[in-house]
Amino acid sequence: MEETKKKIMLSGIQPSGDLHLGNYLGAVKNWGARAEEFDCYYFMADLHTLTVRQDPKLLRRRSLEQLAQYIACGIDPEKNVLFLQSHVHEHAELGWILNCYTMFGELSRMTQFKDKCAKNADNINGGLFTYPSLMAADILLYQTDYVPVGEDQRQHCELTRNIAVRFNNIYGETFKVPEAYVPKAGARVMSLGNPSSKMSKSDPNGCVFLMEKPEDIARKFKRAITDSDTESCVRFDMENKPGVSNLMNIYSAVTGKSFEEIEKEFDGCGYGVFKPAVGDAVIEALRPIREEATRLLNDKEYLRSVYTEGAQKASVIARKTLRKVYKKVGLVEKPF
Ligand code: ATP
Ligand code: LTN
Repeated sequence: MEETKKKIMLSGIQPSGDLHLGNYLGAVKNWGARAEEFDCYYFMADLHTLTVRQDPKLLRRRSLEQLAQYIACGIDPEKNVLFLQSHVHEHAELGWILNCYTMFGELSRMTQFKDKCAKNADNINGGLFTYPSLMAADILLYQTDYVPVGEDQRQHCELTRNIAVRFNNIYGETFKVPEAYVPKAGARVMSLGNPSSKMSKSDPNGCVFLMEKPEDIARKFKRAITDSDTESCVRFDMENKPGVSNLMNIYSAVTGKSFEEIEKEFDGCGYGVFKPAVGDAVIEALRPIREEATRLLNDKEYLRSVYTEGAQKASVIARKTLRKVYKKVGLVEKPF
């Protein structure tokens, strides 16, 4: 990537599960299109997954699968920097420094920490607590301007801003203060089994995975919960018809059609016609992604070249920021 004055965009997803339609429509699908406007860095947040016990073999496999899926979703490695977080050691190093500029009280207030404690009562480890300082390091190392994430990550981004401002106030201008870049409400895909909660890998029945077989996707859409109102008509009404509205949202996101066009297309049709049609549209949208990701996964050499080059490019920037930070806090400059 040539030197430009473009703004920096950066985001990561933990390879702790398979990517699903929510991750795709809410995040990854839009990332690929940003490359002309921004210098983009996308990574697998593999160090972050260690805060919850992982199966080592599965973690290694998922990290590569996620990379293949990022590329298959249109994130071109020629135009974006794609890498594994653990391959750029500056993340862990800056993470340690930032731990020393993050308050116990701030970390205690993080809702993700509280949620994860409730879910992993037998493994409330230090990493789970200091997760946000490592995330701040991920972001601040690259002098990031924008962090495209879901609503749930806004609190971590706010903390990152506070850490950056605190550090800058003590040592002078060191970090760019980043902004969360949260997509419009439409990007919130809800569970097919329960339209009042968001589609998430922890609810596999209501969740459609990118690599899922077409017949399984079709079955999930046929069984999708619709609304128990008397009129079985396709109309967007999030409040009174959340199930159908969620399906319309998905159909609109994958076909590019407006809600008006969709209402017209299915005028007079019941849910029995609409649900399989949404399933078919999703199957067709995901087919090329699944095929390309499968092809890429068989080409381990190529994937290796992508993450090697990505880590090399990322390291150049990360090293520069870390060197500056070490100097500011008073560490003696490394002689080699
Ligand atoms: P969990 O199972 O822990 O809830 P998840 O499946 O929601 O995880 P994350 O890894 O937390 O996924 O999210 C990765 C990114 O995908 C987030 O930044 C968010 O923008 C996006 N995302 C996740 N779920 C959805 C959803 N249902 N709709 C839209 N975007 C989503
Ligand atoms: N915490 C995020 C994953 C994540 C991230 C980041 C996102 C780790 N480091 C830096 C954006 C920028 C999550 O759980 N979705």
